[in-house]
Amino acid sequence: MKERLFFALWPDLNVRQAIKEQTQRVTQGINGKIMPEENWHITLAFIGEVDKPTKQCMQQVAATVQGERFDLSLDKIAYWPKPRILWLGATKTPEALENLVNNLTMGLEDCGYSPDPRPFKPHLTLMRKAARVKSLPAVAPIAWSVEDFCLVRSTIGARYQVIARWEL
Ligand code: 2AM
Repeated sequence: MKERLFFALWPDLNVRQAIKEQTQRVTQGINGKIMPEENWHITLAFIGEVDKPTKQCMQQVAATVQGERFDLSLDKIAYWPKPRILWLGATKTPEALENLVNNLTMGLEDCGYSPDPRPFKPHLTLMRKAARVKSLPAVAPIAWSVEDFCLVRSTIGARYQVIARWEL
């Protein structure tokens, strides 16, 4: 049986709460669909549908990947017109995050993964099908001490499920 998977940074309760405190204000007056808070995450690598041996290969890679802990400041709201998403992100991508994504991606290639050719832009999708707005709302920076990363399963009609977690 195949599963639809992705690697992600998963906010802890404190970070989630901090995001929640601002989401209502930030999305006020913008037409679109607010993402349920239990699904908030930052994708590191989107895998898609894979079989069990591939999943196992990827879990082995994740368990051995080199990665350092880092502090991420979620300090900006941005909008991508093509996918029509409003997202929360960081003005500055920590080097350790770039390295983590690069190392993970390189390792996953040995399991048959084809990386997204677009440069990695860390983003936490707050709203989908969002209308374009004239000026984007500001956000008070949210400090996130990232200590681990996760493998997540996506099932149609259900919330995302964290199925494995690795300490940095
Ligand atoms: P998004 O939030 O910018 O849409 C699970 O679908 C996660 O993987 C989402 O965070 C999504 O990013 C991301 N993702 C990246 N590439 C994807 C793709 N080709 N199809 C679906 N989701 C993708």
